[in-house]
Amino acid sequence: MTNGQPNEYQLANTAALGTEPIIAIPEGSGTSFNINWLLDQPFGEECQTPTVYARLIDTDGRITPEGNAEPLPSDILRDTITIDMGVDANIVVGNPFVPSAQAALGNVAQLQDFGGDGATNGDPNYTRTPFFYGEVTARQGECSNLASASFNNIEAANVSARKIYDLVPIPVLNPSDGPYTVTVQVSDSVDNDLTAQRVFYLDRAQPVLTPLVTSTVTILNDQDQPISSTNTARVHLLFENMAITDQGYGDTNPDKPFWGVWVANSIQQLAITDTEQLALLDWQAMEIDASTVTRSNGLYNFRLSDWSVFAGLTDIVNAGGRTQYMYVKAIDGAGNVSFATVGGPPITLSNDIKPFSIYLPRSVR
Ligand SMILES: [Ca+2]
Ligand SMILES: [Ca+2]
Repeated sequence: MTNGQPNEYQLANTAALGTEPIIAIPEGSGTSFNINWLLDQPFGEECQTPTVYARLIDTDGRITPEGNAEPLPSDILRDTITIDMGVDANIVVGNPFVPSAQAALGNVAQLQDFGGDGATNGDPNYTRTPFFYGEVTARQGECSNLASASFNNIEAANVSARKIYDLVPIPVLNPSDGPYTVTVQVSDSVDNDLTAQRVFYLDRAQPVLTPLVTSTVTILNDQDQPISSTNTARVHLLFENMAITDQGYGDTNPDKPFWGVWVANSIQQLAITDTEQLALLDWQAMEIDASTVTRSNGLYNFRLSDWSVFAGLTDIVNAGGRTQYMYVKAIDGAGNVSFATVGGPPITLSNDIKPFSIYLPRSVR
């Protein structure tokens, strides 16, 4: 809607509308006309919403008191357009046993573990099966939603606007352990394409934990004092002189050749060689924070904060006064667990231990 008779215009990519050329409106344009205008060049994969600013000018719009004609500009007009230049997405390729993949895949991943008895956690870049988890999630800058994704040309089956995922086989018959490169192709709904490569490792070699006379597990309270009884469910574990080696994950992480520990509470004392009874315990995969790891004479010292003496136990109502035991195995990044077990010291639960302070162990990445 204009007053007067505009016969010139000015366009800009900023609200300043300063030195941009003033251009004549083509003769006979009437009330509308088209202009080809170059926006500031967008960059990157995120959607952008540039604004175009315009001003119409009536060259003879105003007559001064002296009788001269002066240009009369309109208010600044603006319009915004969304430009989607690419696919803005996160790509994950690797461990089907980490919690995020487990939440998506559920039992599907377990079925591909071939009866394996590994941990449902680990390093996202490793897998212990000839399958890997592939996932593409839209980032905030993806305004057109995801349309499809493929991993090594295998189209992922689970497609939604913001997340595409699947369990994908390694495309090799009898694959050997080691690194694999996956080519990932993603399209958004306006036909932008993204091709990227990601590397993951197949590692089916169990870590080797060698129980030594000097290997010790110490239970600590919140003041980091060694304890043999506790009135809180939460304790900390200090591991010293642990002999752990690993092919695969360990080769690529020599300073910490284990991802974490597999820990189980038991209300019965078991021999660390009693694999049958040990297998019946409820084992929890706990990541060891690399900042707690030190190495001396090829042996590792490290700490697990926040272990619950009730984790994995169902018989907790009459726990007060009971003496319990804990058992530990090593886990590599792919969730392979050591055959050997190290036993922790007994711990007696005091009579006033609070069953309501039960909580799940916290796994910190
Ligand atoms: Ca896009
Ligand atoms: Ca390994």
